[in-house]
Parts: sequence; C-alpha cells; structure tokens
Amino acid sequence: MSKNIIVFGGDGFCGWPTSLALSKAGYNITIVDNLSRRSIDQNMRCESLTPISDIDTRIRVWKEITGNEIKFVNIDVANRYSAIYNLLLELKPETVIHFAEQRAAPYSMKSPAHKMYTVNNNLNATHNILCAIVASGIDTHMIHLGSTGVYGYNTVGMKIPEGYLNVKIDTDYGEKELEILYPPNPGSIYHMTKTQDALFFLYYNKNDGVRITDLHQGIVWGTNTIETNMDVRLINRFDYDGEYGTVLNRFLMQAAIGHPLTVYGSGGQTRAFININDTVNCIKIAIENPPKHGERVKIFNQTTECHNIKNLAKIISSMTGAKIKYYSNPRNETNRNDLEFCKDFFLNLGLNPITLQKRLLEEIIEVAKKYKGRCDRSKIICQSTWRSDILVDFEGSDSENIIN
Ligand code: NAD
Ligand code: USQ
Repeated sequence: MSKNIIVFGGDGFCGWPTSLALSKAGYNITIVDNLSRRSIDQNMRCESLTPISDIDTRIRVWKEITGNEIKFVNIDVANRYSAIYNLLLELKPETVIHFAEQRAAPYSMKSPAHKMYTVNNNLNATHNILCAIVASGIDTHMIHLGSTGVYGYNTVGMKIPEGYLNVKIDTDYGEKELEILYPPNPGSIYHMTKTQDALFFLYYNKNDGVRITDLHQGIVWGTNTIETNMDVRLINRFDYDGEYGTVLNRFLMQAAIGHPLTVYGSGGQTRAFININDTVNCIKIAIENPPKHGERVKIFNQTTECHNIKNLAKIISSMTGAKIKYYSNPRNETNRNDLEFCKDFFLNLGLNPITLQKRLLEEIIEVAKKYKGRCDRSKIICQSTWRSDILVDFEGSDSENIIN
C-alpha cells in the first residue's frame, strides 16, 4: 500500500505540526489548503502572535533541513469537488486527514454571514471529501478532527463514552437495548457543524463502507513541537485574539504581556484539553490503527484532562502574578458544569499523555514574551456574542460574583 497521506487543512495550527511529524516518520505528505485561515487573519486585521512563514517558505525550509519533500496544493475543499476527486485518484492515499474547517466558535457566531460561511464551508468540505472517496473507488482511511463539544457541556453525572451510548428503551414489547450515537448537543454554529459531520460519517460508513475515524478533540494548547522548533521559519501559529484564541493559550499570552486573564462569566465552565504534541501523537496512533473493512466509524475522545476555567486562571496567576478579571460571558453556555471523559482507546493504544506542567506552561509564556511586540491589545476582548442582546464587556471586574 502507498505511504501517501493527504492532509486537508495542513497549513493550520494542528495540521502543520502534524504534517511535519508525519513527513519525518516517512510518509509522503501532500498538504491541501486554500489558506482561508490566513485570509481571515487579514480580514480581521489580526495575525498569529508568532510570525508564521508563508506556505512556500515553510515547505522549502523543511526540504532544506530534512531532505523530505512535502507537496502543497491550493484547493478550496468546500467548493472544488473535481480537484479533490482527481487528487485522490492520482495519489491513492493510504490515509486522508481532514482538518479543513472553520474552527472558531466565536467567529462562527459573529454575524449571519459568519454563520453561513461556517456551515457552507465545514459541511461541504466534509461531504466533498467523503463523496470523492466513494466516487474514486480508492481504499483509504479518513481521519477527521471533531470536537468534544459535540457532546455538550451539561453535567451528566457519568464519564462521557467514546461516541456511542448503550440505552435501554421501554417499548410495547418490553425493554429493548440499543446502541446509538451519543446525543449531539452543540453550543455554537461551529460545534453544530461537527455534530452534522458525525451524521455524514455514519451514513457513508453504513452505505459505502468508508473507513473513518472521528477524533473528538478537546481544546488544544501549546504552540511548537520538536519539528516546528527546528527552524524559526517552521514556527507554528499562536492565535490570541478574542475570536480565534483558545482559552489556555490566551491566558498564557495575557500573563506574558501583563493583561488581566479574561475569565468569562463565573469561570465554572469545565472543558477538555490536549497539548499540541499529543494531538500529533494521537493522529499517528489513529493512522496506525485504522478501522477494518466493514467496521463501524471509530470514535476516540482525543483529550488528556479536564479543567475548570477559573482554576486554570488561578494556576497561571499563581505562576506569573497575573491579575484575573471576570467578564460578562459573550457566550450562551451553562455557568458551571462537571465533565469527565472515557479515554480508553488512546490510552490502550499507547498514548502517554502530556498533562499541564509548569515547565510546558512556562515554555509557552516564553514564546509569548518573545513575540509580545506583535500583539494588538485591541484584539484581545472577544467582539462576537452568541445573541444580539448580549453586550460586549470591555472592562471586566475583579469580583468573582458576576451573574452570568
Ligand atoms: P486552523 O484554522 O488553524 O486550521 C484549519 C486549516 O484548514 C487552515 O489552514 C485553513 O486555511 C484550512 N481550511 C479551512 N477551510 C478550508 C477549505 N474549504 N478548503 C481548504 N482548506 C481549508 O484550525 P486548527 O486549530 O488547526 O483546527 C483543525 C481542526 O481541528 C478543525 O477541524 C477543528 O475543528 C479541530 N479542532 C481544533 C481544536 C483547537 O483547539 N485548535 C480543538 C478541537 C478540534
Ligand atoms: N473562555 C474564557 N475566557 C477566554 C476564552 C474562553 O473564559 O478568554 C471560556 C469560554 O467561555 C468557554 C471555554 O473558555 O467556556 C473554552 O473556550 P475556547 O475558546 O478555549 O474553546 P471553544 O470555543 O470550545 O473551541 C475550541 C476550538 C474548537 C474546538 C473546541 C474543543 O476553537 O475548534 O472544537 O475548542 S471543545 O471545547 O471540546 O469543544
């Protein structure tokens, strides 16, 4: 079988370090990306905190350093079905990895146009890849980056299983047992596209036997990996702005530049986290453990630990002396939740989880300090709200008693 892998969305935060690590591991990597994430930066007049090189430079430098060639093809996966189809036929990849979606919940809630863009982009991207796999007749394994957010964030009083749930139903003929997809409970338009992706996978697996692994990933933190650290021109992106920056990286960067840590609402929200190095490790494991022919969609919870936002802020504050501020929550989400995940698949397949450690947190603060001159402080407060009656809070409060 060919060692070709197509990485859709391989220029992005998760896709770039994954592409480098897989190239180093001996796979022939082709990155497919329409560079839309870079265009969004331009439209928002905000850039990655780290100075990322353009894709041609990235690929040239990687070749210079390692001798390994990564190919790049600019295709809008949501709109250029034939180009995907032809590429699949040409490369007959062993695996395709699908990162190519609009991934920020706040960005997806910014306006009707942003909602439509996110739905059109994400659903068409996923569907075009699936449809092209079937039409081309190639035997490949599709790995998709989904989200632990598909399960919702209400306290359920149990460990959330890996995708499937066994339920008992009272019927006229007695009690029946069923295995169902865990009920979707999206908290944003972005998360809704991930729940819809899961239905595409269910269908294409059932109808056409497509072999699929759907990775329900938590919030990724960190920035560089061994490979992106090999040369400054390989550096990974670091989103810090209110729309794209995710909470832990934002807190670390805020501590580095002397901005108060921006806790939304009570900070009682608990979320799942994973370090960028483990994102890469998990994808390697998923590639090496594809579903068998005829097997249902494999769903893995790709997260290593859960944290409450207020406690995260306290950890970083105690490390750095950063002030914590409580902002009224721009999102429509529960004030407080407990969260626990079943994570057996990756642990059983050999993942040695990287958890929050002072050393790693300090490394990220160092990166943020190094590039703090590139930060535009006016971009830190989130401008997107979940409903038009929620007002953007620019000031925040030192009190912990904000009513959400
Ligand atoms: P990112 O925005 O940095 O990368 C996505 C890449 O896909 C970008 O390079 C973008 O240009 C490309 N892309 C988007 N639409 C495209 C299209 N129509 N055609 C071609 N390319 C397109 O995002 P990321 O943080 O790397 O996330 C990658 C995937 O992982 C996403 O699907 C996201 O939902 C998922 N995920 C991310 C996180 C996280 O914390 N970053 C957590 C859980 C899941
Ligand atoms: N939050 C703050 N302060 C901030 C930013 C966020 O308190 O400055 C809070 C939010 O209110 C939320 C939590 O932190 O309760 C997480 O927000 P986030 O922006 O870090 O993450 P989220 O919007 O959930 O999205 C991110 C990625 C997305 C991925 C998801 C995984 O952008 O692609 O799917 O994490 S999950 O959280 O499991 O849904």
